[in-house]
Amino acid sequence: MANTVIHVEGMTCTHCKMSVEKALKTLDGVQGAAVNLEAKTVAIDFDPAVVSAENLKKTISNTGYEVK
Ligand SMILES: [Cu+2]
Repeated sequence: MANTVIHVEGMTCTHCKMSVEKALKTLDGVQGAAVNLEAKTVAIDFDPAVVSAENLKKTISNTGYEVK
């Protein structure tokens, strides 16, 4: 299991937090996702053998937020 912290722009409220976390958690290989609104980050626990960091970023972008 790997852990990564991705910087995300545009998340402003609890709804944004939920959207991003939910989108990530529905991916195969993602164990957990936790958004920190103040830090503008999302911490993700994932299995790199199943899902790539690139894929995680793509999923966040597709949800409508900007990955830095
Ligand atoms: Cu919001």
